[in-house]
Amino acid sequence: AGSGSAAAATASAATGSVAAPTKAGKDYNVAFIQGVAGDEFYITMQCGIEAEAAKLGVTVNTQGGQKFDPTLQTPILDSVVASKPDAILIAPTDVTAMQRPLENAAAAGIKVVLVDTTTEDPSFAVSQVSSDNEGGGAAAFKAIKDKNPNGGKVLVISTDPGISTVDARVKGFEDAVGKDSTFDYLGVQYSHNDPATAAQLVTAALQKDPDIVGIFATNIFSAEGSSTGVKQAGKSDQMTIVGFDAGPNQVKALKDGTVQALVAQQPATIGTDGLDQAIASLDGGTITPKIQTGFTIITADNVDSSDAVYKSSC
Ligand code: T6T
Repeated sequence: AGSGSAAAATASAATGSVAAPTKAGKDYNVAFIQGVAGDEFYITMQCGIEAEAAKLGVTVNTQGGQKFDPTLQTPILDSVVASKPDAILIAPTDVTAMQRPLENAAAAGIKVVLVDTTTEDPSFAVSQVSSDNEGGGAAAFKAIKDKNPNGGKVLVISTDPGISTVDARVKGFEDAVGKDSTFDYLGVQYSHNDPATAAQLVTAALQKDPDIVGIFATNIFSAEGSSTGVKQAGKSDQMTIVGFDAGPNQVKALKDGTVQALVAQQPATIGTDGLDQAIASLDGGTITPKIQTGFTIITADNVDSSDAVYKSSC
């Protein structure tokens, strides 16, 4: 499939409010498998899922691996499948590696809903709920350009290739920077979701190109490490860092002036919508196969009025 069909898929995603059940037919068992444990994006999603579960009258159990890694997520998924829940909400950690394990879950009669990330062929899933990640990547470029109207060198720090969300953010950014000849795009480097690695990559990049004006960091841990690297290089004054996500530390960095803009997702809504789809599917209700949630750009100008900050606990 080329980019045309991807655009068509995006266009067909529901973006407004979708039909949601008010009460489940019975107390279903639902498993939520996070991309990684301890990440405020997935914690906030868990909070949304748990609040919705209480409303609907169903039971949710949440688990996540210690790293964002399919070799850790697969055994978690397999043991969840063996426990025969009614539905699984999951953020797959790799488009290829999680394909077969998830097909097996669906083949076992479990309703699978993909939240946040997806796989290369998600046809086994009841529904998919995610942010407009490509749009968010384009918005991140615009935020860098707003601060650097004359252009300059820009770099992307991502996590790993093969993760649908961050790959889409990179694509959105690359498409936008490619259309603007005042910017010199230095490419994407991968931090494996480790802030220390992200900091090292940024330090090395600044040694090679001391005149970088902007960095787009595609998630919480990339942004955390990028701002550390820039600070250590003493380059905070010349640099625009735009990070995806709005965890408490990212918001603090924004207020401190080490990060200039955040692309805040709506993780609680992704979770709520995901659970609604799972229950609708179990009760024979109306299903929306693809739901796209929005994002907000937070800068110093609106940070105090923003309610988009992620939670560290529910
Ligand atoms: O950006 C989110 C999520 O959307 C992405 O798939 C992985 O990283 C986060 O969880 C933030 O750390």
